[in-house]
Amino acid sequence: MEYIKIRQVDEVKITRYIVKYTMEDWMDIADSDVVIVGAGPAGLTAAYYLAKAKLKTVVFERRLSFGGGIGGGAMHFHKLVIESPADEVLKEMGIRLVKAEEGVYIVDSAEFMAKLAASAIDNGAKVIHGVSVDDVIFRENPLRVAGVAVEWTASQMASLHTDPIFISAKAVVDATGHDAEIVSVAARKLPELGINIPGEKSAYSEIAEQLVVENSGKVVEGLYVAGMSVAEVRGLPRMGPIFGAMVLSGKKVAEDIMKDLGVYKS
Ligand code: 48F
Repeated sequence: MEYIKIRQVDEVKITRYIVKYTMEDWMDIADSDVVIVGAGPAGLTAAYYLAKAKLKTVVFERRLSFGGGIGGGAMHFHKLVIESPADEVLKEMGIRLVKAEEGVYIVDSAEFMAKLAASAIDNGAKVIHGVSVDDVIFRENPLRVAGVAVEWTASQMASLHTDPIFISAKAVVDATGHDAEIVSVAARKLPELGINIPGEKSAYSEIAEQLVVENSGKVVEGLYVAGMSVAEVRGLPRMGPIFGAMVLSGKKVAEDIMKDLGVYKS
């Protein structure tokens, strides 16, 4: 049987296009304004507002998916609770909410993560999947976090001894969830930063949301914390599958960074 060629893209072109356009992106993000670690609700919300403010924003996500804990819903039930005023952020992104009672809304987890990610990307954030951040870069005078070290998640999973590459940034956001991986590595490897991590407390939903949002923001110069990492870093209670605080925490961190970088006046 003889095949008839009806398309122009052969294997060489496929390879060259993918390598060329991937490398163009990496050349660009090597010096970013903001690196966000984790594409969960807090990280993606922060990315949305930072990219909207025209800051060069990259999100590194260990997994090959968006949304962090959103996708698992509540014990795999596909609904999450959002308490006002976080509903305003979701409505701004076109995410549909069902009102359960005054100020309390229910959201579909698939719609939440899909539209949140699309909103961040549509506004200019770059999301890179399959990459883990395992360290920070630091500089002195003044002492500050100045970027991150990144590695393929696949290399880590295979326990391959591979050195990372580096991405510089004016601000790094730890949005890694309950383990606060980036603040933890900075605390361990740079004791001169004076970071003390008390660890997350057990659940107390009615107070936890407010506390997490209020305590989101700068940890040390150049390093910020958002989402459940805040509970770990500041010793606050968790709140379970109620997600308004994650969104408002991401928004707060974005506003703090915009103020610190001089692109936002409240
Ligand atoms: O865990 P995650 O959803 O964090 P969040 O935005 O939201 C927390 C809620 O999901 C939930 C909750 C709400 O009440 O309690 O747990 O604070 O998303 C964190 C993302 O970061 C990725 C991880 O795969 C997940 O998608 N991540 C974690 N560590 C790294 C990382 C790392 N070192 N490098 C890259 N990605």
